[in-house]
Amino acid sequence: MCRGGHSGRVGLFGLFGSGYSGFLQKKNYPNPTRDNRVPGCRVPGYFGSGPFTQRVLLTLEEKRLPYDLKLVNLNNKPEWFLSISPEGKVPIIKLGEKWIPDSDVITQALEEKFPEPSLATPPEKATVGSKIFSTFIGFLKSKDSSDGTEQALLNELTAFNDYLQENGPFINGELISAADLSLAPKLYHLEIALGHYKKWSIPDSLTYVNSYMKTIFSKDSFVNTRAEPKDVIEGWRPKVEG
Ligand SMILES: N[C@@H](CCC(=O)N[C@@H](CS)C(=O)NCC(=O)O)C(=O)O
Repeated sequence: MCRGGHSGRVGLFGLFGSGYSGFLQKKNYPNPTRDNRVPGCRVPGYFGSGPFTQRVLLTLEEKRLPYDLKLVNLNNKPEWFLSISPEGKVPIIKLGEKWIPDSDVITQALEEKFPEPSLATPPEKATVGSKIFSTFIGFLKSKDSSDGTEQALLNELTAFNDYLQENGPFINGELISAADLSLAPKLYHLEIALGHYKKWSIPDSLTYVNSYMKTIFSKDSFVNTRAEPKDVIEGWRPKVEG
């Protein structure tokens, strides 16, 4: 069982729920960006980190902030968790004395409190690719192959491909920013879930999207915070079968 504690140096105490498990497997993989406990988000046999939690973890990693991570069983939420997160949602983080829920608010707060290195995305670019996740879920849940959900997703991915061709390699150009850290975990879930449940993959012709994913998925920060593919698959099962 993992218990949170003060991380010391930057006074950051983070607590995230990330999966369906009461037990946490600690991983001792080497990671130069963290100086305290590194639990990872992997709990064999259970749903690992969701994309919103990974987004926050990526932000902490890219800003090289030490943190403690605690996983919460979302199927059986403990009292202490509900007392700090009345909506019962993860991720939630403690910054200073304050508990902050919601990945949008958390990443904004981290940017304000720890501005270097900057991950700020200019407001006009912040929504690039933002419809990919909802169209992915529409297609994943679809039981009718002619209902247009696959095409809707393809349209969004194609628009994103065109955007990257003009403006890439990242959403804000040369440097990775908050918008990428929000989108990449969603693309990771998309790739794994559609590959598994629909035998579907992003067309090779969308070369800019494919290389965008390859670049971000191979970053240390991503590798160290991603969920196991089998946990991603199990996590989406209720949506597919529901
Ligand atoms: N808008 C929120 C969404 C968070 C969210 O939906 N979290 C899900 C897991 S991916 C959750 O905690 N679900 C538990 C529940 O609703 O009972 C964010 O960006 O943080």
